[in-house]
Amino acid sequence: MSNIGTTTATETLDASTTTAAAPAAGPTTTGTPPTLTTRPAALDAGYPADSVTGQTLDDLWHMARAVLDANWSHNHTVPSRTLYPHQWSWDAAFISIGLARVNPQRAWQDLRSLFLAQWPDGRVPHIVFDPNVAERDYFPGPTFWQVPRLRPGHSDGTGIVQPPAHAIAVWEIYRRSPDDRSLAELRWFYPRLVAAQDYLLTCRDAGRGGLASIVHPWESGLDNSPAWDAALSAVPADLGVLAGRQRHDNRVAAVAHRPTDEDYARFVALALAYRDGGYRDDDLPGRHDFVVECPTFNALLSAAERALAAIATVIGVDPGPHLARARRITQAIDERLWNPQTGMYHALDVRTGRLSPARCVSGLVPLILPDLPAPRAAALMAMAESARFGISAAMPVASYDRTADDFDPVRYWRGPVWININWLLCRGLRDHGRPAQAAQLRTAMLDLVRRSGYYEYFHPVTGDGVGSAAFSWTAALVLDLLADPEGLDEVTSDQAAAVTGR
Ligand code: 2M8
Repeated sequence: MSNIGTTTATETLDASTTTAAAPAAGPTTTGTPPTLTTRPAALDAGYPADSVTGQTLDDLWHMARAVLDANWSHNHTVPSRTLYPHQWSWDAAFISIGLARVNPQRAWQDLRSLFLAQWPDGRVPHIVFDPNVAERDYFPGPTFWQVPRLRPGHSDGTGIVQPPAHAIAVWEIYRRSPDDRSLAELRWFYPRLVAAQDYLLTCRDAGRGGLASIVHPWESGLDNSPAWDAALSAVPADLGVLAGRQRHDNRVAAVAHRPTDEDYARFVALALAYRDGGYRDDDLPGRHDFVVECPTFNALLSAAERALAAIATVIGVDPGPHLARARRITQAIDERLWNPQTGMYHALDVRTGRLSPARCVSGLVPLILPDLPAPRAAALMAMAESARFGISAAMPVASYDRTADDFDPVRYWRGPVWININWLLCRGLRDHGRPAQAAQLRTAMLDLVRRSGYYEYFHPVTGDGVGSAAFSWTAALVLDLLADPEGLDEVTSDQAAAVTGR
């Protein structure tokens, strides 16, 4: 059971870890970080010279940096100035992976700011609120979540989580610049990352099958995906919960692109129920209306253990337990979430024991796991290439089955193309022996952004930008792709051995 405690995060986290030395004082995160103004050499290799907009790859590189600079706010990067004016958890992971290519100091600072809001029980809030942003500029804001100040200096955040992509980010930043400062950062982050994983693997193992459950669609990051429709049907769509509350998203984005009021009412009701239950996690299936095992969330949970194994090796801690955990999670994903009828993974409703019938991109993301059984990886790659998801030279993978009756090319997570998901799939293709397809997917992503700009997501047929413009993770991950011309940025063999356990 998780509780809102009053111990300091530092006390709790350091006590819960293995033999990793907790640094007495971490590296300073103040001052102006240095920036790299030139992009890496050989960036154009393997990329077609023609361009729809006439932008060069240099332009693309500089514009991506400009987006990230414009979205930098004191000690973190906001996803979007208009739609998302605070710091988001898995956004921070993707953003810092891109920042690692141009400004490692800022990358560390960004992630640190997120972890300053970590709870004593290990959970990392899905949003960390900027006290300088007015309550009306994002709903639901801090007043809604009512999370108490958990320790002196604790930042305001929500009480729910997002996919655990942070260990991957920490490892990626370190391996781009493995200097003394980064080593100190590894030591600072390691116990905190372990605590975050422990929270998910213990308090959130509601299905008792070795996977973490999400208690809200917002925890998935794929918030409005049809993957949640079946489980959400058990949650009353009482529009009354929106009375006296003003949605901010519909004021700054097109209504047709955002969740319906019915779905928003369900989202708000679920958040209120979790909050009013004291953010407790005991007996979730009995007490809470939405308890779901998500393939993407759990794939990242397993991948995080692999990244922790690599980090542990560098700081002198035994990586074995992390690798064993990673294998167990991958196995549990396969045993619990695989649907032999569809040939892909699906979300599991823990309360009913049923897999969601929807074919969503979330079910392809376990491809990022190097220990996924080869036949499963082959099936996922075939599905990604099929008419349902439409990976091609021209277009990255859509977020939902293109042939489904309710496929919606503009409503978020119900059809459009997202760069973060495709960036993950690109790594999966690479790690499962498909370098040509990985390179093709990389080109498709770069073409899309070059044509349409740094949008939050993209129309899966026309490629037009949708959602908020100047979106941070799109810019950050394009920087990472641009700096990695072959789409094959292999880790060294030593690092690979630590990460894969092979
Ligand atoms: C979207 O989610 C937020 C709620 O957390 C929203 O719609 O208001 C999602 O796309 C999520 O994955 C993302 O982290 C967040 C900020 O970019 O926006």
